[in-house]
Amino acid sequence: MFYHLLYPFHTTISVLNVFRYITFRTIFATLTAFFICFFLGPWVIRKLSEMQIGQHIREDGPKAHFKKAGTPTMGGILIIFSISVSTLLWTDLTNRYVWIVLLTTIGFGAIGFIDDYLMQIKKCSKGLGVKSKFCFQILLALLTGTLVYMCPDFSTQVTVPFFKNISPDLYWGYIFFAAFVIVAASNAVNLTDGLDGLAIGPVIVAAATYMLFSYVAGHYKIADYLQINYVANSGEMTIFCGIVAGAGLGFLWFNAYPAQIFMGDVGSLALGGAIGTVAVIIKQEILLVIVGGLFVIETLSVIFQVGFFKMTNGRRIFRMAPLHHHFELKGWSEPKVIVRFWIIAIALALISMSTLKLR
Ligand code: 57M
Repeated sequence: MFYHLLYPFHTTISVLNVFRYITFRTIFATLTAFFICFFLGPWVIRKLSEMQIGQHIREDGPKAHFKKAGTPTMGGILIIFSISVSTLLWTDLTNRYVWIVLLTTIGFGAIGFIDDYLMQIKKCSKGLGVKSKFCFQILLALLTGTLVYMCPDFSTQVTVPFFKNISPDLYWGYIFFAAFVIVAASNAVNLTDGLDGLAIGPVIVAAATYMLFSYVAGHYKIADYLQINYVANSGEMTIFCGIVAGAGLGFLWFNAYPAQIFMGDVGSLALGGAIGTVAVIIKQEILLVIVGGLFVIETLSVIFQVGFFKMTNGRRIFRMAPLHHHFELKGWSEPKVIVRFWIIAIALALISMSTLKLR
């Protein structure tokens, strides 16, 4: 909005020229998103507490979690509000990718919201149900994949990290591939969201990493120099990624151990969907396995645990899945698990950045 309202006056007031620059708008968009979460956080926590939207804690989980009963959840509403307002204020609203990523984020948030609403307010223990939730996610992601596919000049080739000469073309199959990436990312963040700040930390790291990649992908000269797929008009994703990181930082202020609020499915599904969609738009889809490597590790721990559990009639690989519960049950304190998982997320993000040169 600022871009449309203020930039046109740059011929008379030259300082307004800064609104043209993605770097300038990214910095202020990030700060806007941060301050919205930071200042509205206490009010949202109070309102959610008044409405008694407090987390129910499962009895079969680690005992250390029992004390968290009643912590306000559905804080993702605040994150989505912050992302939406900041995106509307700072990005170029004539850019299709901006609308695709924003609407996908809100859409995944809506699926999570319904699930949370049914569980927290209607006290329906199964919420939306695993199958229906999954169906809605797939439908929405297919829609996102189709919209991206229909963007003029959007390539259906897939970028393979470390191999610049391998980029298979999936043609219309790209829609299904994109949907898979988005649904997987959304669920992986959801599974990781089981300790204070455990999901939002790596979300911030992934958003910051994709902020860099978006800038490169949207800048013809830099993309050419680094031999990265140039995606016309994708530079605005830099601002969106900054916004996700900023909103995440603002939320982390309150979600840091000991958490005053949880994000709920409304937050985790939306944030995963947002990161997955950015990965698709800037054509760094497979790289998400490294950028969001922590989410992948957590998801694999669940797949192996559940698979082994079923095959062996109740035997386990880990003390409990997802992996963070395993370390909790081994006796690591919660902050230790959280900070160590953040360290892994940062290390993986650095490895992903090395693909800009190693190819
Ligand atoms: C949701 N939700 C947290 C909070 C958060 C297939 C199976 C492995 C699925 C998995 C699962 O359901 N995962 C997705 C995880 C829950 O947090 C709420 O959910 C939102 C995210 N969707 O925002 O609203 C609890 O996590 C803790 N928490 C924090 N701080 C935070 O900032 O401490 C969350 C956010 C909260 C709070 O305690 O109540 C969750 O864990 O439920 N299932 C599991 O994770 C379960 N694992 C399991 O059953 N493993 C089995 C295998 C064979 C399937 C095993 O290993 O034996 C565990 N989850 C829990 N207890 N709570 C098991 C026991």
